[in-house]
Amino acid sequence: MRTVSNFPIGAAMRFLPFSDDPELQRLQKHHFDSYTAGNDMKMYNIMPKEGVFDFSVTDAILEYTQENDQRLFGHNLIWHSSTPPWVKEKARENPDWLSSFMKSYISTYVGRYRSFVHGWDVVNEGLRTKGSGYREDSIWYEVLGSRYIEQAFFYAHEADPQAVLFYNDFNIERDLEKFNFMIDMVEDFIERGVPISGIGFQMHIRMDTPNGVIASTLQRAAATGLQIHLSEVDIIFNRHDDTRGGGLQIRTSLTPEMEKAQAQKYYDLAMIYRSVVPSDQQYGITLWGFNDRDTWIRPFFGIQDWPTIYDERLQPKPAFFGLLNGLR
Ligand code: 9MR
Repeated sequence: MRTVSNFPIGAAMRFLPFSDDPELQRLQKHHFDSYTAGNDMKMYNIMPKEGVFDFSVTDAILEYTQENDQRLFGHNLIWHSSTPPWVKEKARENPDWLSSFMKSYISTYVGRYRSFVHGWDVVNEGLRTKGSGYREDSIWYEVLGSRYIEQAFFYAHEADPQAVLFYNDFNIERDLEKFNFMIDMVEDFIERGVPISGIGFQMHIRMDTPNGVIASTLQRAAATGLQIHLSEVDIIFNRHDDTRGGGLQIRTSLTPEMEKAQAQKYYDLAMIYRSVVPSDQQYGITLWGFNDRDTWIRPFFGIQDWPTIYDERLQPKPAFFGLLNGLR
């Protein structure tokens, strides 16, 4: 895919088992030119205990991407869900501490990988799951209010002025209330000089997410002039309520008709991205894992599903060819 696309094609990988699996590595090198760490670069792995940075896995990932001439994308700096328990406890005891911790965490981390990590999801999922408004069930919002979002961008920019800095979220391609709130926030940032450079659409979409809605939200987002990243793509058949264990199993097996429809949907998504996002704003398309064996959808929602482009035996599905043709 990397050879047919005009913009980087990425996949999120977990370094274990990835680094121990030659077949996964072969496919990853062959198809992708951008690497996102599925979990390894999150705060709970970078600073599992107070005061101790663990950069060992990120260093190994960086070495791998450099050897293979790939872009390393940083996922993520600030996310309620990857904030380790010790940070939450300490922030509740001593609210003043959290802001200075955020600054030193971001400065040290982004500074260490300055000019090596190409771009960052600076704040991930800072908005409510549904509808408009900031996410309230986040220690960052609870203690610092909504200003933590722009502060994170300032700190990241200061640590690496060249890095491409994203606000990243889910369902913004289909929940219009959420989308509009996000756009207002981003446009306010641009107006006030907050150093944001891109919007990440996670794109954990479903087969019935309307193409027209995806196209119009991407187009409106591109009108900000920012980079647009499809940052965590997968396309699921079943339903869920966005919560762990909240899957609803409607399809119990994968039929040839379903495979064909999914191939079409992958094709459509690539075509929409290429046609509505101007080429100089196409930061790339990143898949959230590329095979049905390792997909997060199954364990997280507790359902069987087939959301990716490779099957359980690491063979390309029709979805692979749909995406490939869409990129062509
Ligand atoms: O796929 C990831 C899963 O393995 C982790 O347990 C989880 C918590 O760190 O995060 C998952 O990835 C999420 C990503 O970081 C942000 N957007 C939603 C992704 C799927 O939940």
